[in-house]
Amino acid sequence: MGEKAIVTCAVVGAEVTRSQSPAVPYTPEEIARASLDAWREGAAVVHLHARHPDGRPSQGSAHFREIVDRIRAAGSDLVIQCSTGGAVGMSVDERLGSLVDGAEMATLNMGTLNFGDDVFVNSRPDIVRIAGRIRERGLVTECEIYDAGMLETLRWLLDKGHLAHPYHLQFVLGVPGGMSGTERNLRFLVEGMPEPAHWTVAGIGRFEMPMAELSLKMGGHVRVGLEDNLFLSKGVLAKGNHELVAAAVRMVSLSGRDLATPAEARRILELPSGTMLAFPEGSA
Ligand code: KMH
Ligand code: ZN
Repeated sequence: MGEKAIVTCAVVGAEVTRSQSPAVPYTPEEIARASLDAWREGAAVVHLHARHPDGRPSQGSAHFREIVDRIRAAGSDLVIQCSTGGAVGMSVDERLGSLVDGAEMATLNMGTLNFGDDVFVNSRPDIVRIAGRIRERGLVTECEIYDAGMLETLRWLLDKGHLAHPYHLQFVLGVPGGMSGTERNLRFLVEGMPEPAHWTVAGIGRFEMPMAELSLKMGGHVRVGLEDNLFLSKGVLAKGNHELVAAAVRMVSLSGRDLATPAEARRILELPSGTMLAFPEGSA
C-alpha cells in the first residue's frame, strides 16, 4: 500500500493568464476560493503565488496575507506553502515578500535555468539567502528541482549546513529548459537523491497526469493545478483547479494508496508541531 499520498494544488503560479483560461484566479479572494475548492476535492497542500488584480504576478505581503487569512477564515486546515520563486525577473527581496505569518512551507528554487525564452535566475548566494530566510521564519523548505545538477546543489547545501531536516523535494519536470517529464528522468532523479527524502512530482503541461501516475507508483506524492497545466484532457480546459485535483485523487485511489489529509500531510512533511496544534485533526 505504501505511504499515504499527498496531493498538492498549485492554484495560479506566475505565468498563466486568463486569456489562456478563464479559470485562472487573480484576486486574493479568487485565489483563496480556488484553494478551498481544491481542499474540498482532497488537496492537502496548496502552493501559493499571488497576482495583482490585472493578473500581473505579485509577491506582495498584503496579497499573500489576504489569501492566507481567507483560507483560514473559511475553517480550512490546508497546509499553506508560499512560493519564493515568484516570477522570472523579480529580485530576491521582492520574492521574499511571500513569507507571511500563517505560511507553513516555502519553496527554494535550486538553480538557474532557461524558463521558456526567459532565464530564471537562482545563483548559489541567492539560494543560500532564501534558505536562511525560510529557516528564520520556521518554515519547512520544499526544494524545487528542475534539472539533475540541482541535486548536487542540494548535496552542497546539506553539507554546508545551509539546509537541514526536515525538507521536502519537488521534481518539476517539463519546463522548457529543464528536464522533461519522462520515466527515465524521474527514476534518475529519485535514485540520485543524496539521502532518503519524501518527494513530489509536478509535471508541467501535458506531463502533469502521466508524472502524477508514475509518482504514485514509485512512492512519491503528486502536484497538479493551473500553475502547471490548464487542461483536463487533450484540448479540454479544466473548469478550475478542483477538476485537476479530482483527477489526481482518482489516480491515488486507482494506485491503491490512501489519500493524505492535511493533518496526515503535516506528519509526513514533518511540519512543526505548532502548526499541528493550531489545526487538530478533524477541526475543519
Ligand atoms: N514562476 C516560476 C518562475 C516556485 O514557485 O518556487 C517559479 C516558480 C517556482 O513558480
Ligand atoms: Zn510556483
